[in-house]
Amino acid sequence: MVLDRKALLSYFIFGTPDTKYDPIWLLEQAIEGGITAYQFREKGPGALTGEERLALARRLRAVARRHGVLFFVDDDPDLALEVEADGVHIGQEDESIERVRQRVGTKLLIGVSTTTLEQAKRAEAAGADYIGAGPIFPTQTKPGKPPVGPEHVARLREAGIALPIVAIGGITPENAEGVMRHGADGVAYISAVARADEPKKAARAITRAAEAGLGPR
Ligand code: 3NM
Repeated sequence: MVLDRKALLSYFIFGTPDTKYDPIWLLEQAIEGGITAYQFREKGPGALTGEERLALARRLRAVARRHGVLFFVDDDPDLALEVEADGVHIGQEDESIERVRQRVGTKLLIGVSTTTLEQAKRAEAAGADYIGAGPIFPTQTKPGKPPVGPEHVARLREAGIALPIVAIGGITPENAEGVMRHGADGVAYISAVARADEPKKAARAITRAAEAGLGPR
């Protein structure tokens, strides 16, 4: 599948531990708010496993398909293949990009989390379809790494990274436009929408902010 980088503009991620809301309702609300991509990331305390996890992935996949929203699975190429996702997202600790590509061929897009320029270069050389870059700002959702700041995205561009870049970590409606202006193709976020009082409104605000920061390319 060929990736249209515009489809990464507003990339919502969540699993059941990230939210008090019903997951199907939450994804539908976010889609009504204008998100362009979704990642199923069923991780952390209380995460579903086995058949329950598979069943939820299938239901969310169907919602995304119905609305033409890209559907990614975090960290699990087998599940991604099983539910016919558009892609799989892997981290630095997960299987190597080359091995995942061997397994999924051209059936799935591959996204890779990166924090440094070196990781970004490696992901590009290994045939990733896009990279996540972060954490841009401090985040409670995936603690442990110091934030790299939005300037990091500009540095990746200046260093010649041509792959689509999705900025992640502490993204909000207030800071999304500025991050995009540093050269990102999209913003990815969990809490800004999964923990919002009004998820649809929050998704709309973050998507509009991302659009506003999308310069000419
Ligand atoms: N990956 P929130 S930061 C899942 O830096 C994830 O690669 C990151 O959650 C990275 O929008 C992060 O709530 C958490 O900050 C994003």
